[in-house]
Amino acid sequence: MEFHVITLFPEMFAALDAGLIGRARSEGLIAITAHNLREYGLGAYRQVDDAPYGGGSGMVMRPEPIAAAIDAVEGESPGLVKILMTPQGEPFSQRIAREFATAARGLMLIAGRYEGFDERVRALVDREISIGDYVLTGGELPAMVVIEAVARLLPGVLGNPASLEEESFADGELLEYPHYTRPEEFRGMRVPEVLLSGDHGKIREWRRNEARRRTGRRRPDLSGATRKG
Ligand code: 9D3
Repeated sequence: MEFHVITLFPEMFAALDAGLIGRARSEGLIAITAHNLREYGLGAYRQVDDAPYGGGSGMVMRPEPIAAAIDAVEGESPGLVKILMTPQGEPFSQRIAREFATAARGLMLIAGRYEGFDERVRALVDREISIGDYVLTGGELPAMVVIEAVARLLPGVLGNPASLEEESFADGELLEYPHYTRPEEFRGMRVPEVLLSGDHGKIREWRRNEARRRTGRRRPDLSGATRKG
């Protein structure tokens, strides 16, 4: 799958050279291309922003450079789903990640800076996505979040596809049960005895119970939390 990002800071996307995503990239399972919006800027200064009509503080991203960049990427790789990264977008979720991973030929992600996009940019895209209710300085990190969440769902990207099946947030599911590894005692904290018992029926029951308890306490908003625990 192809991921294309339109951004004023293409160098930030070198972060995706690390880890599993970096490996998927070098193996050719995914391709990530960052396109410099400045190259589509207007005039000798390659201007991409301007003062808001109606007054007020801050700068707004002009629509023409973004339209030119979108058209160039579309010409190079037709059929991408176009996604505007914006605090006003639909909240990103595992459900949307799955939708992008299964339905899309590839994604074109548009990351902004300044106070936001000229409203007319919205007419050029398929979706508007936010990654949550906190304020960042641009759409680059959100675009990377979307790329990582989608890429890890693609065939061959994760080493162990079994772990995909038991994921939290799968479909209104529970948070995960607590995990332990060696040593049996760490700074006075012992591994729960049941996990050392070898009784796999009891272990399964304990984990199910802990997952319910934890979900009810920490995430009462998740469905399943109130169902039994
Ligand atoms: C003063 C009003 N601000 C809106 C909350 C303006 C504004 C702040 C920060 C406009 C853009 C930004 C930069 N953020 C993003 O581009 C962004 C974002 C985010 O800040 N949080 C969560 N998801 C996203 S997706 C893009």
